[in-house]
Amino acid sequence: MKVIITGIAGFVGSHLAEFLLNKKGIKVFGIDRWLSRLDNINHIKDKVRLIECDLTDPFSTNSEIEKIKPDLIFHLAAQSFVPTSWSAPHDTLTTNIIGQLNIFEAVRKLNLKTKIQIACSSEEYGLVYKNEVPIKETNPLRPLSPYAVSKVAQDLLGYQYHQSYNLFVVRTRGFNHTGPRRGENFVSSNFAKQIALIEKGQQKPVIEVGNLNAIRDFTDVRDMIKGYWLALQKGKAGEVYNISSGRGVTIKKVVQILLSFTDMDISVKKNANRLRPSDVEILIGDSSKFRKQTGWKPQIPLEKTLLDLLNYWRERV
Ligand code: A2R
Repeated sequence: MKVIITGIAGFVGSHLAEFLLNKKGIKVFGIDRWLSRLDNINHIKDKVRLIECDLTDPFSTNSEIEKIKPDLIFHLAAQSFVPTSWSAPHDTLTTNIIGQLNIFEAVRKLNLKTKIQIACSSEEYGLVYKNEVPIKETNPLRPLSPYAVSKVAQDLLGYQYHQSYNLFVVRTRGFNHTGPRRGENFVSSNFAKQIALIEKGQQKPVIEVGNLNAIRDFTDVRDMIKGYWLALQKGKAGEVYNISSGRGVTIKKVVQILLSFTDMDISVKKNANRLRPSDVEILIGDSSKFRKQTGWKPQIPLEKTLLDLLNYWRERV
């Protein structure tokens, strides 16, 4: 079976690649760009076929998909960082929406039977009222950032290409996920890196934080990618599924758990620059539809996820 992972060198792509390489009979192809950093996949680089392709280029996207004729595509490539989407809304919308459109068009025009998973996001729900939690797939989408709008467009494009052309697309709305290799701009990883820096004497014993009251639903990335795999094994074409732990924790709690792993005396300081123009206060997902359809359930406790993340940074700073 031939599988393409777009964004293979990213946080999620690297974990998915490891997972697939441990399965029998799967040939893993990974899409990256000529300037992509390959740190996350250095240890498996020789076991996968890397293909240079900027997904915003329809010609190279089409030609690479035509050469490979994949059975499965996990579409993870994206401008994935919400704050950057305010400073670079054009790039965010182009990369995320047009990149996906080019994949869909290639599969459609080439008449392939490829099954495609698209990484949509809980950010699509945006403004969520307390009485809507835990959030079901049927909740209205009220996106609060250009990133979230790009994910709504990817999501609906997935729906439309299934309805119009019968493309086998499964839309997964992943809630927050973290773990080793999470980009340092993301909240949990940023805190973990700061603690590792403090332990090495490279930062004063103060962690700078943004909004600590936001409530998020965290899943370990290694559980999330099993969900993506199951989405294409057992999910229904055209469907949308939340993937989430179903448990909300405040960002404050995340800081506390991370701090419990260190002997250092560290204080926590608010930094207004770390606040977003409009922030989603509460995101907790109801993933019962996905669990029922696929049998998925998260297995890694948040404490282990955060400890592994901290140890990842301890090895790097
Ligand atoms: O920016 P690069 O060259 O390092 O590669 C990133 C890749 N990517 C692209 N690949 C091909 N053509 C493009 N135009 C393009 N733009 C970006 O996507 C990077 O390797 C990958 C994204 O990795 P991360 O930023 O680490 O995202 P993460 O956390 O793995 O998220 C995976 C998916 C995304 O769709 C998120 O929006 C969603 O899960 O939450």
